[in-house]
Amino acid sequence: MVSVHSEQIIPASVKVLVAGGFGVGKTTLVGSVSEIPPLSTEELLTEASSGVDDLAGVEGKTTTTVALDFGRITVSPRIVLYLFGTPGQDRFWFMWDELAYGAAGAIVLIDTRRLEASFAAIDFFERRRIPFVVAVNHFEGSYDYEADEVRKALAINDSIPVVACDARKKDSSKLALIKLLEHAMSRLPAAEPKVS
Ligand SMILES: Nc1nc2c(ncn2[C@@H]2O[C@H](COP(=O)(O)OP(=O)(O)OP(=O)(O)O)[C@@H](O)[C@H]2O)c(=O)[nH]1
Ligand SMILES: [Mg+2]
Repeated sequence: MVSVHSEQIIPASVKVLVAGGFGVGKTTLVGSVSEIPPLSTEELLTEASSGVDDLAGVEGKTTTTVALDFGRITVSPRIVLYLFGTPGQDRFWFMWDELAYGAAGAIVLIDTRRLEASFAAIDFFERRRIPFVVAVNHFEGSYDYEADEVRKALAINDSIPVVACDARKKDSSKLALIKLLEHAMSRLPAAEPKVS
């Protein structure tokens, strides 16, 4: 809700999640778009991770998010987005419901070399009817698939936007967020006509 008080506009706060499987670039995206120093909860990958988390494709990864990432971006004087990045490892699933509470929507990042890493995230938002867009994060050596090919591989509806993204780049990440806002707004019920 937007409050206007003696010419001062208090922007609406919109909560957005940045989700997806292990190592798909969630922390990177929150860090690249956030206008405040992002809060992150990175810890070194430990022995507990070996044999559990699939490092294929992200062999250089040494840390992982254990709780959440947090950032903020002002989209307009009327809208401020609060970004919450989810932890990627399966054993932190218990955090997801808490993080998703009150969210307007989610960006689900995918790495096309490891699509299956993001299946559970897609399932999570579909089940809870939380609007989401799929952002294909470009990693070196990954093939550029058409949006329809990605939808088919993920078994998602044609109405779900699929956008290309480089999570390291602010403008690219911002475009994915704008796409999500457009998508979430398109799903809002039309306003009832006023009866006088
Ligand atoms: N080439 C490339 N590398 C990326 C991109 N985004 C992230 N990376 C790298 O991929 C690795 C994983 O990125 P993170 O942002 O930590 O991924 P995450 O999804 O937060 O990982 P978890 O929290 O452990 O699930 C890091 O080494 C990043 O530098 C991208 O768009 N392109
Ligand atoms: Mg992370």
